[in-house]
Amino acid sequence: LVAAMEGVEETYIMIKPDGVQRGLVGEIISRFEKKGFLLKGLKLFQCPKELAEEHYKDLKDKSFYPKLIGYITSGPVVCMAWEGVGVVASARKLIGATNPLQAEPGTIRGDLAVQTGRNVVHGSDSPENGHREIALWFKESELCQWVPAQAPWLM
Ligand code: RTP
Repeated sequence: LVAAMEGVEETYIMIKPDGVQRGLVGEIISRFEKKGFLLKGLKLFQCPKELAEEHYKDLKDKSFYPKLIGYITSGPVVCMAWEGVGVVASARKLIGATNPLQAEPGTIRGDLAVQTGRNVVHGSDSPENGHREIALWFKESELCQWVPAQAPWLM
């Protein structure tokens, strides 16, 4: 039902190691749940270096790339797949600007972070990357195709 609706997208959201270390997992998941998006996959995961490099391959020429790979592999992350109408752009709004000092209050980074290099959460930047990243971080068997029994907020 939901998957057949027009404009339904999926996005890969990841709580980075600083978010896990700081005990912000519940707070961050809660923001996406309250908004009304649908959780399709969720796991705590220690990311191997090769996977971090594949995920961030578009940034490999950036000066901060080695630090970024070290950061993402420094401890467990929480991997999530979320579905909904317009979820890719909406999740980026909920997350806020890359530099937390420029992120609006009310956003995850605006409320919970200070440094670009410790900005607590990742969100896919396009529907294509949403598909790519979910396929990269999850096995098919780890994703649940389900519809909540009562979901008028999704209609
Ligand atoms: P993300 O992929 O994590 O959602 O972040 P984004 O699209 O907002 O930002 P992007 O430019 O794709 O950068 C990816 C992540 O790299 C780290 N970064 N560090 N100057 C720096 O030290 C720097 N710039 C970026 C951040 O963790 C950023 O989220």
